[in-house]
Amino acid sequence: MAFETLIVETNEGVALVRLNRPQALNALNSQLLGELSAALDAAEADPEVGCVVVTGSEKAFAAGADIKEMADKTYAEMFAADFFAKAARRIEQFRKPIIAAVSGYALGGGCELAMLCDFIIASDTAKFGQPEINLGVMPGIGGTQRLTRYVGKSKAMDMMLTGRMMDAAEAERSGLVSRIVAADKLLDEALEAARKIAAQSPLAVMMNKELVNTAYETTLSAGVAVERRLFHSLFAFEDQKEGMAAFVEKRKPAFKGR
Ligand code: CO8
Repeated sequence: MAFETLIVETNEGVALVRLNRPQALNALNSQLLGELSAALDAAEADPEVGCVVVTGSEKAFAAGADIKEMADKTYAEMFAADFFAKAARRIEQFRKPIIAAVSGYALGGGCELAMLCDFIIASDTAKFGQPEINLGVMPGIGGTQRLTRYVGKSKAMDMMLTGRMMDAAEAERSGLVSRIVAADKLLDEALEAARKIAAQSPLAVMMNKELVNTAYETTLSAGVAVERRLFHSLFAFEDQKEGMAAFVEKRKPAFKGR
């Protein structure tokens, strides 16, 4: 599938999606968000894809929603178009894991896009922020809610009300990113993590993802009850037999997704 604002390559079970609007620091416009949804549709449908990596350039993961496209919109146009929410829903409903590999700026909608992914690997040059306050607005793709859940109220308020950026070290310290790597190793590290995930049982991977997300939406006891039921259900799959037999026989498992 050919895109104008993305470059997509699939190798060894991993779909690598690069945001590609260098002239605008990968600002998210309607075309890019539409193409991202289409790329995810294709990755979801492709049995060869076990994991997706979303990345930008060395300078910018994405510097936010496209301000130039948005500036003159009316309330009616924003409400009717809904392309930000449509893309966000597509990512939220994507069942395979998505890793955000972030180098440089992840601001506004760019930070929100990274947070919509399942986890974030950051380069030591990464800068996160929700600077919408400087434009007289606020985050609109889940940032007020997700950043608060990631880093807690105090830091989320600080970030959103002052519009300041957080560097990679602060982002890791506060739980926004899972790990930091040198900028020139970012893609290798993210792809290695993605290949590891893609080699696992896709059924167990989907259930793990579903359950971690459940933790955000429900109480501890309800979440644990769902976990118990799904844990038992894993024993209906050949992959559970294969995984445990491989351990006992001291060999690598060959998961089949059934
Ligand atoms: N939108 C459009 N164009 C952008 C954006 C953006 N978000 N960010 C950068 N660009 C463009 C610049 O205009 C410039 O283009 P040109 O060369 O034609 O002037 C080019 O990218 C390079 O940018 P700079 O020259 O500014 O590069 P610097 O290295 O000097 O600065 C910064 C980099 C600090 C990242 C700076 O570009 C910046 O502050 N960008 C804006 C960051 C921002 O405010 N992001 C939030 C946007 S609002 C948002 O994301 C809301 C999301 C919710 C929407 C929900 C709707 C329902």
